[in-house]
Amino acid sequence: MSRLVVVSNRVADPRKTAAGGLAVALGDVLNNTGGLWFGWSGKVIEEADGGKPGEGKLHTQQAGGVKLVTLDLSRQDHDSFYAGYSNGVLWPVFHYRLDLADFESAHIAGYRRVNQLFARKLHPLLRDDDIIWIHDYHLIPLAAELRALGCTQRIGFFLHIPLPPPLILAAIPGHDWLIRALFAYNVVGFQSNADHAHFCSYVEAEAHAQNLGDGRWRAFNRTVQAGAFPIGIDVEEFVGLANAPEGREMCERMRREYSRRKLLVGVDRLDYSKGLPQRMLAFREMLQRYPETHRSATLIQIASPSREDVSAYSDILHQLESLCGSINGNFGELDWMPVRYMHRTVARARLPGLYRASSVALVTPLRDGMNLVAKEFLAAQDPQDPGVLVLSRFAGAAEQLREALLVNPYDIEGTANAIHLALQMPVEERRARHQSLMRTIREFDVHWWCDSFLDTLVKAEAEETGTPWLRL
Ligand code: GDG
Repeated sequence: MSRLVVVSNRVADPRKTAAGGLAVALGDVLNNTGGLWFGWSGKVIEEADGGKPGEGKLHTQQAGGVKLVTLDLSRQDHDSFYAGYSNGVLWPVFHYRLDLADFESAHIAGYRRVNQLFARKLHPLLRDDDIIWIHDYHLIPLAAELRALGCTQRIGFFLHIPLPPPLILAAIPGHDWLIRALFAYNVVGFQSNADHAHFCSYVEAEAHAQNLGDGRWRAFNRTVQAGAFPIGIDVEEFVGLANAPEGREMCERMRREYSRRKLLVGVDRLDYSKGLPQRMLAFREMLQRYPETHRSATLIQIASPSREDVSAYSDILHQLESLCGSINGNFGELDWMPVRYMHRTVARARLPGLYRASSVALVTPLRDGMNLVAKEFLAAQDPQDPGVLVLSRFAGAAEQLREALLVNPYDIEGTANAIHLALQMPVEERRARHQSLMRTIREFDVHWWCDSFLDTLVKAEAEETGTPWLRL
């Protein structure tokens, strides 16, 4: 295969296990092709230190066979591109939260400026036969900006978050511009069939695109291939971590500590899409309805800090803290706290042991592109005595993980009953469900995801010459 160039908002050194499964999976292909990974350095340069909008210094680092190239952002670019448009408009709207979107026009200007900056800095580093894979909502117009500079390479895009139905998408000022930008790609991938269907209905109704069959759509003088490529995890890596000494030690420590109770676990970035307050309400409802669970069930909720400079995030933090406090205040005993809540990031090596020691995982987002925690929990279980996954039907993962206990997280009573059912489930049923879920996550693991997307991209129609991309 030609050299792979990956572009995403943040880059990670694929050699470090803390980087996570995605970096490891992309790292394999990047390594094998002597690839390049391009993104923001994470550094913000204040105006007083010379940070100017639309400009940024490049840093280059070699990580094994992979070249990591990162770019600093000025304070103004960071605030409008990252906090303002990406996380203040696209994230909430794509998660169906129009009420949380802040449609300020300066934000979109910053979003365009940073995508142009990325294109300008990346363009000189590209070779004619590169395969370029761009990730996520921060960089939707990047291919269009690269095409405007004359790039004719195959370019693919993968959206890690959901794509909402056309009427919700249409609430974004300039939504037609965003979707038109997707036609600069050769392949556009979504997490689920539902997201893919939303794309199809949007381009048909709003862009009057012509359906060429096999997922191909034609509009704006261009053809794009669209499809669902549900992301997976590196299952074997996770099974290995759960069985490694640190994983076992963590699991045994948790089991010793909670020997008289069943553990429930939740691991999420602290984000309003994850449905954390609703989860706490459902857990409280379960304690209220089923007094026999008092003293016998403890929920460990890890909420790792995330995007603390966006105001909707501090609201969710206060709501969650107050709910956990009131559950412990109302139900706790001298020797039992129903909820252990941690607003902290836990080391990655400790997660598999924590998952394995838990009888139930609560993965109940209000909306999620996929949700990898659901798959990590399954991979970490003891197949002879596995825990039960309670999963929101609104996570992309629910399309694949049909044998989980699927819940509607807005239905507090229904979710409370499902949690109770999970705590009671006999071992034969747990084993049968786990076996079949493991088959699915093994078949559609992160390597399948990577290979099937890149295979589609390599086989996609080559760029048409003579129809230059008109600047957006
Ligand atoms: C986006 C989409 C889609 C969490 N807390 C800690 C920690 N984590 C790790 C988990 C998991 C990852 O972060 C979270 O992945 P999710 O998929 O659950 O969610 P998002 O971060 O919102 O990711 C999502 C994903 O992209 C991939 O396409 O599935 O729908 O929203 O790996 O384990 N890791 C460590 N400490 C923590 O405290 N080390």
